[in-house]
Amino acid sequence: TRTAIPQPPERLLVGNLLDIDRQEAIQSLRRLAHLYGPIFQLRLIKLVCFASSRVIVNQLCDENKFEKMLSSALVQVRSFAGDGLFTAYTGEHNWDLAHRILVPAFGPLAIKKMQPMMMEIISQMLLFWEHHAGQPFEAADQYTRLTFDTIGWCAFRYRFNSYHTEKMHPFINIMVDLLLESGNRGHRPGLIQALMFNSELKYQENIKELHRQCDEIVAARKRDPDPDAHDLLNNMLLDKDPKTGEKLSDENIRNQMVTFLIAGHETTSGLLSFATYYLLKNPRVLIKAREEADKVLAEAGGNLNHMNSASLVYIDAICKETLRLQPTAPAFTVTPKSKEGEILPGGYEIPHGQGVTVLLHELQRDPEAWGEDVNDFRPERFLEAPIPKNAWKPFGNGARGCIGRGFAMQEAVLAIALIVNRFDLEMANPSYDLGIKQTLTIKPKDFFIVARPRKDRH
Ligand code: MNH
Repeated sequence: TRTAIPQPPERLLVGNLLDIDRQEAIQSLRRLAHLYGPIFQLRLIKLVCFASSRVIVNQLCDENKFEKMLSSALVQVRSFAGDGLFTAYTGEHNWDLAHRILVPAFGPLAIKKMQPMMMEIISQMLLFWEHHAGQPFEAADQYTRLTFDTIGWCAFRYRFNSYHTEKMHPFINIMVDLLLESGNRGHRPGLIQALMFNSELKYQENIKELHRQCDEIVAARKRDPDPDAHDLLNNMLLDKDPKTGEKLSDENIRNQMVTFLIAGHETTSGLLSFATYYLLKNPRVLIKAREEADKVLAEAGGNLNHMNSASLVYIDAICKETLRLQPTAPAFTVTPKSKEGEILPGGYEIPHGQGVTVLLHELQRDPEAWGEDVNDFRPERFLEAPIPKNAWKPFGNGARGCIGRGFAMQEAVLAIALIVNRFDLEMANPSYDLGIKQTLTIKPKDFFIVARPRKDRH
């Protein structure tokens, strides 16, 4: 009782490459999922399967059966993030080592201690908004400055100072270029790639510059140690693996730094941008969020550092609902552990070595799991009945799931609370239609907002 996995017809030489619009890969894949059903396959550079129903993903999330595999895009990211946690191969020793050292550093206590540092950067953004009251600005640009400065400050006590300059720090441009180029490389046939000398040269130069900047931050800390900096750099430089007593190598520390900078800012700024969009589309939700923010801030006596982010349950649900509809890291890939391969529900055979990519947009809109109102933005669903198992996976799965989840959620929840507490927001263009810009992650395209200090306040 094996079932063949559906596949659009292949073309000579290019297989299914033309079925994907590279500028809009996620939208193309979603369209194919609607045409071909909960599992289908494409012959791209390699053969890849795509899964999108809760029933199938539920089995893919069984860590006894499946494990993380690097997609071709992530293999490219390895050329600058190396064996950092995100791009480490399954079974690579440095993953185990860094995972054991860094899990406590991202734990609830450590993150709580970072609140004043997060608030410092959020306050800079709010001040900028006050100074530019009434002027349109691009949401994703503002939030990228926020999340980039926050990860720099919390992870390495490094100031990118994005709210003090017109242009963003050169570091950010280098990273954006690298991510774009690595995305393109994932799709280029080897022969064409080999002929692109200029882009190769630029790529290698960018990598060198990124590494140089990271090494400089580490060298400065070593010259001038700061035992009181409760940041991730201290954890990486000083902490020993509780199991083997080993420490991270300098090269691995650099890879983790690049990883945190990438993983730490793109996804969270996308989350904040989409959340702002949904708040503006759903005034009812915005009013409830504001009531909650006002109450929790009052309980803290107006002191931002005493604000209890755990009490912001409705705003937390807003972030979860945003990530359900717009998972900013829109896919992850797994492969069978066993040499025999696996059979998925429905009788689909997945051989050993075959990658299966989970399409989060589709999973998180599967009516079997979510009911008929799947397309509505309704944060309350996260405060009602429990969510079916493995129906909501924006942070990936199991041991290879996101280590920065607590960090990202605290940052996003605090930022939204303060924004709705201080500002009235509107769309610069009231008839804006949500468009999506995609690199490794997704963001709203050309989404401009206008902020003004709240009118109902003196
Ligand atoms: Mn994050 C892994 C989504 C914020 C650092 N992250 C993952 C995965 C997803 C993900 C999905 C799993 C990828 C895979 O299986 O291939 N991450 C997010 C989202 C947000 C996010 C949606 C924000 C919203 N992530 C952050 C932040 C940091 C971070 C903030 C760091 C400061 N994430 C990581 C790291 C991993 C990861 C590191 C790799 C974990 C591992 O494999 O050990």
